[in-house]
Amino acid sequence: MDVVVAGQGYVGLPLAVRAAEVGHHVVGYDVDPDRIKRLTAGDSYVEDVASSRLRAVLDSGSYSATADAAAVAGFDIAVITVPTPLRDGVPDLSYIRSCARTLGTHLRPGATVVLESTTYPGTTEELLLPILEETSGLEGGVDFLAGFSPERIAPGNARWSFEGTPKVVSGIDAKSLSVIKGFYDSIFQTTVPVSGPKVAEMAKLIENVYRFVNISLVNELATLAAPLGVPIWEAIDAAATKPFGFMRFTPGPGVGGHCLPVDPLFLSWKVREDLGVPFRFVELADDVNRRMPDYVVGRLVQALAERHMPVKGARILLLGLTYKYNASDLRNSPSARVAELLVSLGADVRGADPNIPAGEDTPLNVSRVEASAEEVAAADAVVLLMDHTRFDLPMVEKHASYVLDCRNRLSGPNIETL
Ligand code: SAJ
Repeated sequence: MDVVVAGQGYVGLPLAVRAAEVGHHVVGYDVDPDRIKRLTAGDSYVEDVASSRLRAVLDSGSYSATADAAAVAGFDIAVITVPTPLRDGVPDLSYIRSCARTLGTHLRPGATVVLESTTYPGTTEELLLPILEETSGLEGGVDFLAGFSPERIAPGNARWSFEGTPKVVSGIDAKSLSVIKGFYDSIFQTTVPVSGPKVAEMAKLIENVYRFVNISLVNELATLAAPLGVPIWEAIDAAATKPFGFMRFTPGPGVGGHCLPVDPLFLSWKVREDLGVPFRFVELADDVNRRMPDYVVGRLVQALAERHMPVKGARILLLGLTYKYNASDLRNSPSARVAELLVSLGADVRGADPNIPAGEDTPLNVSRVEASAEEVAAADAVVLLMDHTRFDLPMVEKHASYVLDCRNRLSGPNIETL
C-alpha cells in the first residue's frame, strides 16, 4: 500500500521502516526539517532503528522522508504518530489537529487514516474525524475509513520486538476495522481487533494507568517502611516470589518519561472534564510519584544532619540523571526536581550520567562530571538515582562516605536505601 506515517519519532520511525521492509511504499512525514535531513542521510536518531535498516529501505526506494506536506498526497493509509503532551495538566492535541488538517487536504476517497498517538477515549471519533471531514469534504465511513491503534513501543526491550508485540486495532466501522487490521497484519505477528476506537484508546490508557498506580503504591510503601524499620526492597522481592497474582514494581526517586507521568493524566483530565468527578487513583498516584524527589531530598538532609553536616555548601553527587535504566532520555526525569531542591538549599550539586553525551546540555542546573573515584570520594553524599550498567558500583561502595541508594544496588556501612 502507499503509506504515510506522520510523525517520525520513537513511534513513527520504527513503524515506517518496518512497513517499508515488509513491502509497503512508505513516506515518512515530519514537520522538523532537521529530522528529515538526518533521515534522508540514513542517520537514525531512534535507538531501535539501526541506521543500516534505514539506509536499506531508502536505497530500495520503499521509504522516503519529507517535510513537504504535498508529498503525502495519494496515500492509501496514513498513520498519525505525533506527540500528545500535557500542558499544565491539560492534554495538548494541537499536533493531532494540525496533522489531521494536513492529511485531510490530501485525503482521497477510499483512503484510510489511523491515529496511534496516546489520547483520551473519544478523540478519534470526536476530534479527528470531524477535522478530516471538514478539510476533505468527504464523509468518514462512507468516502474514507478511520480508526485507532495504540503504540506499545518499549525502547530497548530485548524480550519483545516491535513486530512481536501484539497490536490492538480498531475502526469506526466494520470496513475500517477490516482494512486497518489487514494493514497491521502485514506488519505485526498478532493483531487484536476491538469493537471501536474508544475501546482501543482506553486499552492503552489502562496499560499505563496500571503501571503508574502500582509504581506509586510501592513508592508510598517505601516512604512508610523506612520509619517502620522494614527493608522494603527485601519485602517486595519476597512478595515477588508469589508465582501468580503479583507483578513486581520497585520504588524509585519518581516516575519520569513521556508515557507514564503523562498518559494517565489524559484520562483523569477527561473524567473531570466530562463527568466533573476526580479519577482518584490516578490523581493520588500522581501526587505520590511527584513527591518522591522531595522525599529523596528529605532523606538526604536527614542523613547529612546525622553526620553534623548542613546541606548548605554540602557537595552532593547525583548518579544517573536520565529517567530510565540505561536510557539517554531526560524527559520528566525526577533528577531535575532533586537537583532543583538541593540547589535551592544551597548544596553544591554535581551530576554524572554516562548515557548522556558529554557535550549535550541538560536542563538540570547541575555541573556535569564523570562518575570517577575522585568525584565519589570528594562528595559529602552520593545519591544513586538510576543504576545504569555503565556505573562502577563497587567503586562507589568503596569510595563514598555516604550513599542514598534509590535503586537498592549497593551495600555497606555508609549505604542507605530509599
Ligand atoms: N519506574 C519505577 N518503578 C518501577 C518501574 C518504573 O520507579 O517498578 C519508573 C522508572 O524509573 C521511570 C518511570 O517509572 O522513571 C517509567 O518507567 P517505565 O519502565 O514505565 O518506562 P517508560 O516510561 O519507557 O514506559 C514505556 C511504556 N510503553 C508505552 O507506553 C508504549 C510502558 O507501558 C512500558 O511498559 C515500558 O515502556 C517498558 O516496559 O519499557
